[in-house]
Amino acid sequence: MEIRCLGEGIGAQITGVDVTTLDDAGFGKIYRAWLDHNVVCVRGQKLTPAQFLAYSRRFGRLVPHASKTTQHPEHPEITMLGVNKFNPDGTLNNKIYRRGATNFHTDGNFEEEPYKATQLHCLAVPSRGGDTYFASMYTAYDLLPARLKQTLEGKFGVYIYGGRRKEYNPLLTQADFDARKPVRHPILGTHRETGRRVLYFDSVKISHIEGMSAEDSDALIEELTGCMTPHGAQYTHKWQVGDIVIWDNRCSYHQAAGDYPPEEERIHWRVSIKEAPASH
Ligand SMILES: O=C(O)CCC(=O)C(=O)O
Ligand SMILES: [Fe+2]
Repeated sequence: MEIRCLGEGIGAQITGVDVTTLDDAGFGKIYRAWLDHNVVCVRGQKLTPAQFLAYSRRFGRLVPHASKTTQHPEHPEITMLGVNKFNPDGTLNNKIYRRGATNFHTDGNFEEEPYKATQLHCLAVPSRGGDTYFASMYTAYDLLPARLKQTLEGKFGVYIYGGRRKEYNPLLTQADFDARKPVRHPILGTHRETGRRVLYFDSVKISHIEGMSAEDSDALIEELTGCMTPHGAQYTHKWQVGDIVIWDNRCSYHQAAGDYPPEEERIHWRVSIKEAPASH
């Protein structure tokens, strides 16, 4: 197994493994590399859905994503990315084509217990474009001006699927969208496994910052949006068929480029991973 750093302080690539036959020691190395680099790509895998699910379960508990409309027909834990991107009238469905491309974000913060990780297995790549961008929440925290750190200490962000504009998102059924309740998370967080501090924030799904006027909350959200992609802590992933990429939603932001030729295929299987329940 070879582990190589890819980005600037974020992102690593692993080659020379077959994840279907990996023993515990081998998996431990991947897990360690993932904690150290926030985002890890294992190259050159060819998996069935069952094999992808079995490997993904080694990282934690798989949960079906809130978007039932994009579920894999036989495996509810798998979300299909890039499938059915044309409407019946032939127009492009931007909610599918540009999923994850609105801005940098972290997945699952609209849940009480956000996703620990998201993992994608790449099945088809376009001839150009379609990259995924990553940035480190650790560095975002480290580079926050002291004034902002002071303002944010003890403050909670309130998140909801429709974000600040409460805009309906057709990836959810209307009933599921209406049933969602806002949840709150500390903006200055601490990673449970590494103990490092993070700027935990998401301009797409945040509704407001608790305990502030609407104007002050909006102004702070704008300012924090500018702090999410610090220089020196970014990585751009260029996909190859067979890649498995896992990112840590507790310490990294990501964004899809959303720029590939729409008539071409860009397809991934995706799983949402939570902490495993405590074992007894
Ligand atoms: O398709 C991508 O590059 C990432 C999309 C995204 O944001 C996600 O799957 O959470
Ligand atoms: Fe995402």
